[in-house]
Amino acid sequence: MSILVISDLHLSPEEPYGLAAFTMLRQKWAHACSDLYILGDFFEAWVGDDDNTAFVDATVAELQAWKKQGVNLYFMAGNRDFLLGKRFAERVGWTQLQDPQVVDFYGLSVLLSHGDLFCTDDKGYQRWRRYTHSRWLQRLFLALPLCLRRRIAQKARQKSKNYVHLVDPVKMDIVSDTALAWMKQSHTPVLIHGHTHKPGYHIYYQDKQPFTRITLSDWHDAAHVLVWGRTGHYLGSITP
Ligand SMILES: [Mn+2]
Repeated sequence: MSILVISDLHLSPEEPYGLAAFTMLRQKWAHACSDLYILGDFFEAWVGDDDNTAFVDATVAELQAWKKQGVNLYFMAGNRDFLLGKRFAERVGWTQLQDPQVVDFYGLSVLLSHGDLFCTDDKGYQRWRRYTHSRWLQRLFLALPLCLRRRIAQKARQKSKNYVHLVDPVKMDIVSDTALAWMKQSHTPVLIHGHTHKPGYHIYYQDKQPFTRITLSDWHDAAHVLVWGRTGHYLGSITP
């Protein structure tokens, strides 16, 4: 049995390929895996658990199919879907994780995070993150009528698209020192995260100790996964 870790599917009704790829991953891997960790930006946008659409229902059915195949589901929010709440969690039966969170992968302590927490060179973004993570503001937003929330989210996405073009991409990346500090503080030699859409391994040595940061891929062109087994792991894409 293996553990699967994924992130940044950015599921949306405009791009149904993502959900189809998620189904394909289940058909190929669910029988061989015990746990599925989703590290944020599962949805492209989320404005509240009351926003029920046919697409949401189809995604819920897909997550329930994973559960039915005996896979434990864990979800950590990203910067797109941090409003996914308890009601949705109850529908799909996943366990919600804090960001960051230390987990045990076959006796190894691993730090999981969406990843935006480590983009500390981007002060403007960190301000926005603090703002959107404040409980009272979230409650205030969720109290607005659904149509208004949808409109605000649409505007925010547009703003984010423009922002990405304005800011130096280096500034938006993970700051190695920040990630390393979190790993040391959490006593975890491994960090797994998404968010940057730049899959790969980063290995640091400090005080003669190796620290590994594994970045997951987004699902823009294919289903991407980290398969973590007892004897090794694989980071890459799954083809139909
Ligand atoms: Mn993200």
